[in-house]
Amino acid sequence: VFDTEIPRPPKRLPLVGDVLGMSLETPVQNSMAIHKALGPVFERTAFGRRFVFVCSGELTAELSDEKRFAKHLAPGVEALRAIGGDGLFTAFNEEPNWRRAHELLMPAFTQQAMRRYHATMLDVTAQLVAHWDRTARSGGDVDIAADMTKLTLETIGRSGFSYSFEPFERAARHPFVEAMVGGLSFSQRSMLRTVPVVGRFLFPAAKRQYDLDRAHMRDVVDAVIHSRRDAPGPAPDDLLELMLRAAREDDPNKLDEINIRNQVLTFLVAGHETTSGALSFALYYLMRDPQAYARARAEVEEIWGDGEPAFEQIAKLRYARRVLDEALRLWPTAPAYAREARVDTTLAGRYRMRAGDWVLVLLPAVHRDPAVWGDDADEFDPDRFLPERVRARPAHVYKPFGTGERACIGRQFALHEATLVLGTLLRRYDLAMDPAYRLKVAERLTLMPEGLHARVSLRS
Ligand code: MI9
Repeated sequence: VFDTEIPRPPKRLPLVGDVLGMSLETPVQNSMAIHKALGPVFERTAFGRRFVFVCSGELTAELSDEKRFAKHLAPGVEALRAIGGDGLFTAFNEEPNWRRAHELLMPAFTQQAMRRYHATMLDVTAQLVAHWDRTARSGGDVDIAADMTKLTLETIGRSGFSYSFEPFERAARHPFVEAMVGGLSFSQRSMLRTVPVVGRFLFPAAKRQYDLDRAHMRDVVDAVIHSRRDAPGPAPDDLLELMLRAAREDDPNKLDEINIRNQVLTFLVAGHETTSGALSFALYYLMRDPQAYARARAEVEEIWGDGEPAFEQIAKLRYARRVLDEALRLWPTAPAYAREARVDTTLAGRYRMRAGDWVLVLLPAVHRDPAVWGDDADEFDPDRFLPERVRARPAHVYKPFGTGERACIGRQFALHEATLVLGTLLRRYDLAMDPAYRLKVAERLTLMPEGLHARVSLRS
């Protein structure tokens, strides 16, 4: 395995490797700091395992070669199989259900297919607007990440299986959301189980709660599936119906009941915090940059006027889209993915990999590679995504949605939703953050600006 010498941080602690010298809470940002010191390829030990990180545009492009490399389930993603099973995100490449589900569901995620979800997205956005209008009249402080998460979860819940979490009507979180958040954080911490001592003491009690959380999530989804089967009359046109219909009509790509449940859970998990983070970072950068804010708003007014945007009018917000692209460059909310060698090969002409060896692509570092993005790579500049500048860059150096066959199926969905929401909010509100706020990035599975609040006021 990697018989070439790979740089690594000097201090190796006996039990948990490099990780104890750092904060357990921010492994991505710690790895970005190590990369600054060690260069484009380095290794570190965490949770008793060895991880090799790749941080340059050039190597990311090389790893995108689907003939030599494929998706690998990194330990953090593999832990999620306890929730997503053989659903699309967590399926192993060779699991037959992956291709079936991929073939069956891809047509529901093309750019044109977004037409089906447009009305739902508008409706959920209108609920957020009603909530912010009330807030604006009563002091006006909003918790950006919390509200964006409510919105994106509701959007995928309703588009996926016509289920409402009633996010803006509740003071406390919906029990399903509670279970999901608990389940996700446990599955991440479950990597600690392999660490001697710590794992043995922390594990059992938390595991009991985890089992309850998982059972609750499954029960909710199964109840929706069963009530749908038994309901008379026309079924709603959602992703669940697409899967149930395939089963009824004996489609060659039909999925079994367990797998359908896995897909529903996968969409809920994959579809909400990633999109919510993208929106939150975009709003952060816009609040910090009044000129960009004004430019984005002017575009919305020009293209949408003051009515409700039609489906075709979403993709026409080119500047808002560049703002989202740029936010996902600096803080790709799914911050890493893993690639394994399909065959014995050599990476970068010097790192020998045997079939099955794998590396982690550390996206926030890749997306700031000065060789690709210049010396101002850390600065927010949406015009980096002007078409002529995109064309001037090498291919496969910008990968917020992963790469190849296993790239994100929800890309168009997320971008349609996020553009629609961004346009709606910029047109309607003045948003201001505390000038003293300094960006702090929280890491769960995804990245999220922590403690980002805004004063929201209706434009006069
Ligand atoms: O067939 C498959 O393997 C698709 C699995 C998948 C993904 N999303 C994958 C994915 C990846 C690749 C991970 C890897 O291990 O290589 C990245 C980097 N997404 C991202 C980023 C599924 C089923 C989904 C689903 C999904 C949905 C639900 C419709 C939404 C919405 N995803 C999103 C949004 C989203 N994804 C990524 C966003 C938000 C802007 C980012 C960033 Mo995606 O989880």
